[in-house]
Amino acid sequence: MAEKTMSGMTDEEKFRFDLTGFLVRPAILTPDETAGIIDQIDRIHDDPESLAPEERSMPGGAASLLIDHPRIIEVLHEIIGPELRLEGSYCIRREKGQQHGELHGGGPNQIDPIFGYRFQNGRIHAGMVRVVFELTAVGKDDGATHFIAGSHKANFPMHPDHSSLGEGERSEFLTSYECPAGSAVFFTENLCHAGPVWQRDTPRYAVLNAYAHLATHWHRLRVEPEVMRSLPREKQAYFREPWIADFSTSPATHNSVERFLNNEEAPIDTDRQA
Ligand SMILES: O=C(O)CCC(=O)C(=O)O
Ligand SMILES: [Fe+2]
Repeated sequence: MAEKTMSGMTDEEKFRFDLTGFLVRPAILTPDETAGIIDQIDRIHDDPESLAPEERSMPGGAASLLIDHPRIIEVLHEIIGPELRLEGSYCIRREKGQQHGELHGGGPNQIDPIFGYRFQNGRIHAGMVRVVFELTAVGKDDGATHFIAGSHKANFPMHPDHSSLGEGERSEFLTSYECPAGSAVFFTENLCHAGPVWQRDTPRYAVLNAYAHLATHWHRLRVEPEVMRSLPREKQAYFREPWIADFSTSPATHNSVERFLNNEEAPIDTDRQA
């Protein structure tokens, strides 16, 4: 009998993620790690020439440690599945008054293979999951990512009475989080969410990575070739081609991480960029 593997999430984390659609893991990065990535983001904005080409965009340079951070991957294995891809990665240095935008997502998309959120046979099957790495401490009213809790499982489309970020017009289900520097915030892309106006005098530094099941692909990959080439093979594995099995071989070939690591010829997705 196969050995029972330990779950990478506590029961409370699973309950919380299933109930609300998001989850915060506080302070999983060290102060040195967060400082290194903040410095990289500052240089990307102010002085890109001071960085090597492979550090000038995500997910290269200091931020590359986030790609396969064990405290992230153990959650993603639990809520997406054992075979993962990194769909896309971007960083922000959001100044006071800037925003990402209004509430979006949520509602009856459970059937959608890209975004859908399902629970069956005792486990979560989330579509795309966004991981926000908050690199500075965030307070509840700072204007970090906001969510309509539970909307990832809503059966009706988002109602206009619950779709505004306007003062005095906010849904009672609209919520956010506070967390120390170096925290990770996971949310299913089926959850209604927004990046509202940043309220604090000091900027919001964050890296936002989107993960998906190996077999699905929403974002066209836009990782710079220099960045991709610079990553160790273990991290490149998160950008392998989006397929599961090749039945032209006998036995069938599975597009596993192990195969990718053992086969130097196995292409990375960036090879197909044009
Ligand atoms: O900027 C934010 O807080 C949210 C970003 C967002 O909506 C997204 O990346 O899908
Ligand atoms: Fe979004």
